[in-house]
Amino acid sequence: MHSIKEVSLFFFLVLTNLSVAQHSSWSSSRPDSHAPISIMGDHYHQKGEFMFSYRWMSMKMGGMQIGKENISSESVLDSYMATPTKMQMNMHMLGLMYAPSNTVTLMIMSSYLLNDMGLKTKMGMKFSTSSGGFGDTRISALVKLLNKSQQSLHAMVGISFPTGNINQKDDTPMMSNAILGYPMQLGSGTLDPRFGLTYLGQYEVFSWGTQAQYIFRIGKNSKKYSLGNQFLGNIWSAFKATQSISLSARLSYLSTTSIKGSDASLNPMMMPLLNSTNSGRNLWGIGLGFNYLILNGALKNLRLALEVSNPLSQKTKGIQMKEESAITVGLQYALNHIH
Ligand SMILES: [Cu+2]
Repeated sequence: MHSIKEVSLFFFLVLTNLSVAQHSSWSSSRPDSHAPISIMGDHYHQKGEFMFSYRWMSMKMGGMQIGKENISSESVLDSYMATPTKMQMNMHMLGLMYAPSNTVTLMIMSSYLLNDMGLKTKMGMKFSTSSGGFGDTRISALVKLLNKSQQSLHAMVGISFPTGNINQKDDTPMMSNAILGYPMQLGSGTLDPRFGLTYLGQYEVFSWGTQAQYIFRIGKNSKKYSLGNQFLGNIWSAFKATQSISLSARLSYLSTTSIKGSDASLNPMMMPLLNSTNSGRNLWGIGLGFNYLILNGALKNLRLALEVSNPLSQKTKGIQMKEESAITVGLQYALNHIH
């Protein structure tokens, strides 16, 4: 027989565990419940919730490198007719999330891209090319696997549809209406499955998260090439400064394999970015940002966020432009938010 003492201890433990369990599931109502704004698919929703998001991402590239070594325009021009000197990429992204159940959140994202590249010929003549239009369209499902003890784990399964044009053209001194190089095209041209896992944790004033994703390309596109597969890893931590503001730091690793095949209409001897062997890179980066969550009033549940990032180290396969700083600004608005 159990003594009164043992029985009461048992009930005491059950009750304290229950009360801890009630308050200790991972909270979606903190500024740092959302990852730094450059991360996608970092959170899921409760049944019936909708969320609209808009992001603007701007990235600069400049200078050339081979492997980990910087090289001058002049040395690139020893073996090519022209070389890029800088590039500016602007991406506008619209997203919609909807949770048909507490386990599954569906997400659709489309983008609009604007690319500008500055180049220089062997003769020293400067020129520029630009491309722009809709990018690829991504549909994903986020599946909750665990949410307890202020920790959350979810899987991502998605596919990207090739809605981005891969026949962008512009005038160059060598040729009018020339097909632009691989980095100036707007999509992959292939169906791209994507798998990911996101693990999140919260403490009183700190939170952390980590996400790994892998992107495959199915077959080759209409131009007989496929972009490289990508592994993307992120780990971040955020400090909840107030109920509505959090500050974040993020470390990222992106590994992209080389392009397979090539677009036969591009002359690989002309410039490095027309040669598919000059593709693929490994890049470590760091990002600093903040999230702002509006807690009351007419704009309740509106989130604003900003993040700036910079490469820490990068290694290219062949001769490629170097990535420089990037900035992401975003706005997220949840409807039917339960908390
Ligand atoms: Cu959302």
